[in-house]
Amino acid sequence: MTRTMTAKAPVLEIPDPKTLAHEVLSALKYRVGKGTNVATQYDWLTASIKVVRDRIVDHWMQATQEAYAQQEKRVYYLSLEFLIGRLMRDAFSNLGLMDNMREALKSLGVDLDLIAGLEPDAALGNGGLGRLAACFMESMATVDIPAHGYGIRYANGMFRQEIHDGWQVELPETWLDHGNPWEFERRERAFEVGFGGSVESITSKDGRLERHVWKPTEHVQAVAYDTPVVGWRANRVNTLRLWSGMPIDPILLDKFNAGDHIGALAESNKADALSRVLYPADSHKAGQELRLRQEYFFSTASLQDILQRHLSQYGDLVSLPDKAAIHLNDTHPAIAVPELLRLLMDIHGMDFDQAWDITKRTFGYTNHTLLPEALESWPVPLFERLLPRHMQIVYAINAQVLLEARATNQFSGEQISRISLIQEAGDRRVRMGNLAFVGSHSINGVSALHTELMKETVFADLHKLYPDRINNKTNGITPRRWLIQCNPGLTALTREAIGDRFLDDIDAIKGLEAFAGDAAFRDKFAAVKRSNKVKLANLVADRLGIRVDPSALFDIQVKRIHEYKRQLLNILEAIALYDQIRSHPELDWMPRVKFFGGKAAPSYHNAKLIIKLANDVAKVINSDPSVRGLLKVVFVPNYNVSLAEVLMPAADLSEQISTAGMEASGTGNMKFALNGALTIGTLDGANVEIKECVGDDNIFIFGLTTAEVAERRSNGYNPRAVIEGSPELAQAVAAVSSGVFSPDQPDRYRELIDGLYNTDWFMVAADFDAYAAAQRDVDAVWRNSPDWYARAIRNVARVGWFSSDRTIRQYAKEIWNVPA
Ligand code: 26W
Repeated sequence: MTRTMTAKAPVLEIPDPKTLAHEVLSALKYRVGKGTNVATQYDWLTASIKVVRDRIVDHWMQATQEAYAQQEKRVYYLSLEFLIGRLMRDAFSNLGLMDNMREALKSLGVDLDLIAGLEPDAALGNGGLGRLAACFMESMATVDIPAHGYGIRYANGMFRQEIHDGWQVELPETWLDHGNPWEFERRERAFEVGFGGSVESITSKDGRLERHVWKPTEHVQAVAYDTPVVGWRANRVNTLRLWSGMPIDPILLDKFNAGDHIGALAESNKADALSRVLYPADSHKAGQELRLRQEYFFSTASLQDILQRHLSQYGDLVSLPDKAAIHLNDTHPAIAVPELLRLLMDIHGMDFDQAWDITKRTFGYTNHTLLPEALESWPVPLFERLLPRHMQIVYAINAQVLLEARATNQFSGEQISRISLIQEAGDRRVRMGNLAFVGSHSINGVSALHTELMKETVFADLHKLYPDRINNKTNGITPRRWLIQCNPGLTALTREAIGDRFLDDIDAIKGLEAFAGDAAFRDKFAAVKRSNKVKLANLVADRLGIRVDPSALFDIQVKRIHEYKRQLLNILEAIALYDQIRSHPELDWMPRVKFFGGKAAPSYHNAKLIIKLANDVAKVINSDPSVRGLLKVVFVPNYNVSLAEVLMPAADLSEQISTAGMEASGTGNMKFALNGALTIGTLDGANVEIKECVGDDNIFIFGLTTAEVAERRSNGYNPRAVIEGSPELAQAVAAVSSGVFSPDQPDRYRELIDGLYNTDWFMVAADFDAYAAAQRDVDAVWRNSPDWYARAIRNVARVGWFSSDRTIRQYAKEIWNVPA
């Protein structure tokens, strides 16, 4: 039984606009310290946030006290990333204040949309994993699970991307410049974090080893900053607690007095560095020492906080697994496994067996990628120098696990070496994936396909040893942000058609299905889509000076730039289409705009080259009169959560074209479908399940399957022969390599082209013809407009299952053992 959301909802008082206007004025005066005559738009924003935050606080305290009084089990979600974006609209909408707040502000001469646009994006994440954590936080509050998110309060979040002459340029994101009106600083909630030093063994009089004491040489503190997370209709308010690094002594007085003014600040700078920047690496190597320090910093602070809360409520730690579920969002917090063991043994006096049992029953771990270069491992010497006690504990865990494995008599020496927490080949490294796996009772993948591949590839041996641990939890997205808030037009139309139930229970959106065949409804649906496209067209005109026609098909690929996501396939198809339009001007081409957006990891050379190519191709195609506006290519800079909120509702076609077997799930695919775009995609990640939900006729699937990709790779795949066998592809590739798009530097794309001819690991050539054919199928359906919108409506009606409320309820029941 799932609890219905409205059943337990506290009475939501919705103040009238006059009351709200009064509150805003008072906040402006007493919280911001400004009068209406001098207030800037920013001041109005701050005042409005303070008003809504005050209202949240009552619900927040109620929820916290209830969890305490009822002795409810709490969920702790440890994540190095929370890509929450802007919060004000979210809060207005979830508290039911949007309309009255708009009116209140209007009465004060303030435009809600204008000030909402000034709120900086909290970009504390790279991409899918970070955004998933944000959706999960909102869903946990909505389905009424007492939960805390734990992460780092990065002073500089994800970099801001500018495009200079077609190239990506990274600029620091300074989201805290105007302060952060959402957060509560908790100076008193600070924990010490150590690094380095040595381990002492304490022995009893009779010579028995009693315990270990880690004596670190470096010390900093982690200070808590809390942000309230409001669920739908303020059902519950949970806490996102982010740690900031601070020195224990802000200034070393001895050094200062001795005249060493710089040395006096050394500690301060080191502490500061821990929460200075988010590593902008997404599925790409981030092997620096500072990264491991960040991982340990936030893991230990969170665990100390959790243990302190548990002890003060329950008095002992034996009951920890019954009252706390700690979740590891990928391996980034995997160091929490030996850290919990250390705290239980060295500080709280437990023996290894008991501590190990508690640890495994407390942790769960989600894997988000199978890409070998994204699997974290740390060199043993670095690990040992920074965290000597943890190194000992890792060896102790390893001994335990390898003994268990040997005892089964099922494993060869080679298999045992793959189960080991220590990689012995080459330089010795600690494997964080194996550590997270053995320290957790549940290990989940994020789509059905991905979970099966986990069992067959990276975790095959561990799965054989612990066959009950791996399970699937297909990702989801919050329909509050990704429908109700970002697409008010479609929300209003849906309410008009099927009533309000879908607002509380997204499954009810199924009701729209009945309207797919209703011509009048389809027209209204098309009108909503069109107005969302006009909004995007205006944004593109303002920011880039490019004019696009809202009646063209809007074809959008937005996500991190990565070779496996195959933006290159999309660009090559654009070039091929460009050739076709010019050589067959007599044909009835359907106007199309191809939008691209996404950031490349700063150190990822090929990804940056792909951005430049998209921009070069756009420049040539957009300015060629023989195209007659039938095709435009637009690279939208600085793709982030706020931009996604404009792009998703405006899309007709969603590009989900990764090489099969490589995208763990994808979540953009879900956002597009819920906003009425049709998907063109491969059988990869959650696309497989989206296809099952929307039906074969309402999605364009093409290309090799995972098994076929593996088969081609192992049977001497020859991309050169494939390219030469496809006239369209050959022509497109030749255009790039001959410098048609880079006349100033004809060999600019040599590496990309050589890669295609010689290796093509990502099967761009192998899938090209199938992709181009699928695109012509898209054109054919688009030409028949009623048919297109019927399919689009069916997409909206059939993807309610991809709500993160559903995902979270599955985690609650099958991993965390908490009611939801
Ligand atoms: C080495 C540093 C590193 C490694 C991996 C940083 C970040 C990662 C993440 C695992 C990358 C990521 O965001 N993965 C995405 O997770 C989404 C949520 O589950 C999935 O939908 C995407 O398919 C997956 O790529």
